[in-house]
Amino acid sequence: MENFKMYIDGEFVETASGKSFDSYNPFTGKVWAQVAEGGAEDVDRAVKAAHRAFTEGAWPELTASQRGMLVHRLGDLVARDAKKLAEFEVMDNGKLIAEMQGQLNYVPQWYYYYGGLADKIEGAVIPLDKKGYFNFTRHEPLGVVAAITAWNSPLLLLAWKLAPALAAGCTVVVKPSEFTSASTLEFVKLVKEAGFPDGVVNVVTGFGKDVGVPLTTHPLVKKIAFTGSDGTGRAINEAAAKTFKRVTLELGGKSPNIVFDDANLEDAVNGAVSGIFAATGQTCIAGSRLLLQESIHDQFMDKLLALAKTARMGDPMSMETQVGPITTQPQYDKVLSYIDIAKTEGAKLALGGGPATRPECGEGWFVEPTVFTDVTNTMRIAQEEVFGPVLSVIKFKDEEEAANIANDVRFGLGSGVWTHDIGRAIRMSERIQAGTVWVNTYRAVSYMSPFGGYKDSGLGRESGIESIYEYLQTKSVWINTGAKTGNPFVLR
Ligand code: TXE
Repeated sequence: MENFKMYIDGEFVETASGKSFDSYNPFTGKVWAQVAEGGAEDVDRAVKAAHRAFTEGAWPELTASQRGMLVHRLGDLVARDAKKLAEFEVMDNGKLIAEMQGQLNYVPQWYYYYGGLADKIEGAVIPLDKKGYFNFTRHEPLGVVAAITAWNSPLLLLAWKLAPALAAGCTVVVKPSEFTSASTLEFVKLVKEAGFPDGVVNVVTGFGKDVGVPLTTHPLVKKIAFTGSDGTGRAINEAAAKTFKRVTLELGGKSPNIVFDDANLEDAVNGAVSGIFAATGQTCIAGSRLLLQESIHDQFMDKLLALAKTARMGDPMSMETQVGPITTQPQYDKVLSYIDIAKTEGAKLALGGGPATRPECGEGWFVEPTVFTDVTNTMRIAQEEVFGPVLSVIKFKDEEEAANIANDVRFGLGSGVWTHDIGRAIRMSERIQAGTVWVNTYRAVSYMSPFGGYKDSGLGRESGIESIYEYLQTKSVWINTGAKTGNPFVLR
């Protein structure tokens, strides 16, 4: 049995209470590790360590280039240990080793990109309208950042927050999901090895109410970067407002994947399958609403079901497996409950529709790849995030109707458009209210491209240049170079 402690001020430490909790392997359904169960006292200790590191000692003395070198070195260490870190993730979250290895091999790019960006953040000299003043701007780090991650891709989601935060000069307290804390605690050893001063990165493990709440309400925390459910995101945003903390929130979605009759259907079928069954549908950008133009509906469904039926389920550590287990027991129950809801709402079950009982699935939390047709966009199965391998298929007549259905939902994270008409592709990309529109592809992300939500899918952007400004604040400096001091009672 593995045993994981928290990481505060450069040391692995016990919690104040001495308590720990079980972490489960979703493939076996059994406990594989014990994780430190933090509380408010531990959060306070970590935030104070991060605040000390922000204000005193080596970190604030580093030049931006030196900071960038450290962030870059961290990327090198992740690249070196990618395979090991991927295995920790799979043990904890049950996603496929094939996907996790690919992901972990790509994660270093965020550290390289923001490491490189650290010393390219320039202020401006403002060409003032007033004589006798010199005015310039500086971008200064916000302070202590709370980075709160979800269970589906712990180290990827962390890199999206940690790399720009560190490059900006902030210090960080990380709170991983209680379901998947192990990989973050393994990763943080690399922070030490890279040479970051103690206290710059801390990890407090535990539950949302015990660790998340004190962390997001702590007066010394200046910024919260969160990935998780919209309900928790809303609660965090409300709490943050009380002390004017900055927030970035990435809150999932109900993304439309829209196929027009002029699309390459083979490609679009692949895109639809990757949109909902890859990662067992447990991704914020899952293309969980498949919008099919009426004229191709039946033909498309035949191809889609034929491909989905071949999906190999089983041990996520096997490179052959294509659909793994659901990561957590509550999530497994939630996915099954949505399947029941869809059935009672009158959606037509075309594939799957329950727990997977194949022998290769053992005791794990597996759900059969499930497809509902005849879904209308007002059904709960079309409006609420399931976060599992459950696809809702909705018919549309024309472009106008497709755009209306796509937007008639409170989320706006991802979207796909499959067409060979370039004009239509551009029109749809303008009309769809979502942070990302993929045309003739799906589920592509890059450290260079801004990622985030419209509507209830969140606030702010991760990745790309603009993300570093989420961790900086602007100061305007005025220097009198010869202006006369005039009437003190008027604005200069
Ligand atoms: O999320 P939570 P859960 C969606 C998906 C899933 C649902 C629930 O639909 O079914 O969320 O998953 C911490 N203050 N997504 O329960 O509760 C918590 O400990 C501060 C979409 O895991 O939002 C964890 O570290 N923090 C998502 C993190 O917040 C709190 C990815 C996320 O937990 C807190 C995963 C509080 N009051 C699930 N309460 C995406 N956007 O991709 C909890 N936490």
